[in-house]
Amino acid sequence: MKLYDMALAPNPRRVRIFLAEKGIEVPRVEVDIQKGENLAPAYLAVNPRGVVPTLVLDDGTILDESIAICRYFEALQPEPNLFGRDALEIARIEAWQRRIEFEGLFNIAAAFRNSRPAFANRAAPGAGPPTPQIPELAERGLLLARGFLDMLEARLAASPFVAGERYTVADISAIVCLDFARWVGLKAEDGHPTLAAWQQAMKARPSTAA
Ligand SMILES: N[C@@H](CCC(=O)N[C@@H](CS)C(=O)NCC(=O)O)C(=O)O
Repeated sequence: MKLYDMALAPNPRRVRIFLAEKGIEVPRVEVDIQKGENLAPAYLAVNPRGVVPTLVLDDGTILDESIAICRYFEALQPEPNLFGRDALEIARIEAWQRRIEFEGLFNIAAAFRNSRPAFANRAAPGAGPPTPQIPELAERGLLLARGFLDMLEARLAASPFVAGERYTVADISAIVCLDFARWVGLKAEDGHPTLAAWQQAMKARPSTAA
């Protein structure tokens, strides 16, 4: 088994934190997106989508969505449970996961990729057609990402963890999202005291450094 990874990128980090929480070690190969290594023939031969993370199984099967990779390891090693134990908890975690991805990560990525010179003509990740940047999408992404942080602030004022009373994969997605938000200038400590305190609490978990 091999995990194609990038230390700085948010989605591979979700998998690393998840694996650290499970105590699972997988050999890793670093792919430098900034240098375009994910679009070079050697990596496209591994994953034609040109995105990371990608998990390659011993029989050559690939899995290339970060949460699908996490689900795979959850099924292989159910404890500690991170995706929920009963119908309601599983559904709640899934609902938060989707909100974090669609309202948080997606909008931060839009703000980031539509504004950085390094991503000129690469506004969408991976090996799709050249995608021009649209500055208005960066602006809109920032606006919606701010709204997402406000919503998460309110949620964490009402709940110790994102999906309820205990740490789950939704907290992994949320801490990665919050750290990613800094890349577009959105900091929890600016007007989101509960979120800032939660971020510090997450940082105290050794897995967060993965
Ligand atoms: N939904 C995918 C997203 C994968 C993705 O977009 N990964 C980014 C890094 S966070 C990437 O590979 N970017 C390649 C690029 O910028 O060309 C997942 O969760 O794994």
